Amino acid sequence: MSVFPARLLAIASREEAERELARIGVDPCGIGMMSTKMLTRCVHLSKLLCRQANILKQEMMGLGGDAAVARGTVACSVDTTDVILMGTEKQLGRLCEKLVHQPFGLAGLADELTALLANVSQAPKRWRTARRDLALDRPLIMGILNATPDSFSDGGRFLDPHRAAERALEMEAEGADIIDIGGESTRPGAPQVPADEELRRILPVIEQLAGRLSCPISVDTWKGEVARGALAAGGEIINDISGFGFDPVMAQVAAESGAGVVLMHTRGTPDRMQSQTDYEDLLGDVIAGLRCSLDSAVSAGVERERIVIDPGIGFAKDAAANLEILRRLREFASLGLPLLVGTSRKSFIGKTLGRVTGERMVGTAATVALAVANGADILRVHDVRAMREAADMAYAIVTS
Ligand code: HH2
Repeated sequence: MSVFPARLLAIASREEAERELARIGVDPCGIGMMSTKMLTRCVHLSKLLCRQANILKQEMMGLGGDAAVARGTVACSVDTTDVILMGTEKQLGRLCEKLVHQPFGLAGLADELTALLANVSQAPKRWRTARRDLALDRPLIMGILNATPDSFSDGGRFLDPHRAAERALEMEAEGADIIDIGGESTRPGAPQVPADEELRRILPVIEQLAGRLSCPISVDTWKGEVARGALAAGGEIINDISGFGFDPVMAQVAAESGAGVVLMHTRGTPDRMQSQTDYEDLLGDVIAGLRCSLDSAVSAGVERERIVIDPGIGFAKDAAANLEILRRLREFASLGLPLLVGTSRKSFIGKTLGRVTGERMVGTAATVALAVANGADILRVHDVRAMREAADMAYAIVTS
């Protein structure tokens, strides 16, 4: 029998750190001082000058952490270097205090780092739509309703507005918090649909749901004109797979309407996106793309509290990239916004498990549970009843 039984602690949040410290009887003052030492963070910084990177390395080592830089940085024989800072939250917080007094623009980096540390330690608590605030105190389920003839999974089933409205009500009864209505398929290779045809498909459904559906309606479109029409008919959220990248008027429509907004990452239009799946740095590139979308939204006047981000599973990404994004989903907390994930029945699940579209529910449930465990706030799914349970179960474990 071991005399000093040692075991690992898995500490993922400030609350968990505080709980473990309290469990061994640390006094409250000590808990305040030590909980931030129990959370180790790695922070990636792009393209710093050697003189900036060398100061960071020196300061982090002085604080008991470290900073990795490219070979040649100390001798300044490279133009720029990426830097990975490694330290506890406490050490990184101290670094910010010290950088304020440093030259070469490092005071600006202190502001960015302070914001990043705040983003990763405090998750957003609500999402504001055109008509209400949605609490993010449990995972939200967004039920998919495609009023299209050609969607990859439910194409042709809900072209009839009456049938589509019945399915929306059924999804609400099964536990959906939002119904996402689309009139154009965005599956890889899908052809574009003119705005008037898209409106012709979705408006009768939204109109049929007026006064019958309690939860908010989201409109899955990248066209400003379609979003405007859908919002006027009662929609509250714009779900734009292009992250305001395809239609220059979309940001204005969002700002003027006060709609909730989902900014998704993609590259190229759906007819060509699967030829653009090469990334230099997958997570770095996707997060940088979302930052651009966020900047366009905020500069058009969309308030941050109305914005949700989405990595765009299956959009200009191959199967391996989709798996990597789901594994590293926590990194999206860098932006400090609620996170939506749409994996439902997608082809990377089929590829991983060897299953056709109609046989991907169990695979989808696994992605939903892991996405919730890795910080997803909203899950966009076809099988509402099953995914409500998968998400609630995963969330119960995460918050136990
Ligand atoms: N995926 C699809 C459509 N819209 N919106 C967001 N925010 N995130 C997604 O992952 C996402 C989305 C594609 O799925 P689906 O609607 O089922 O199929 P189709 O585009 O063929 O209609």
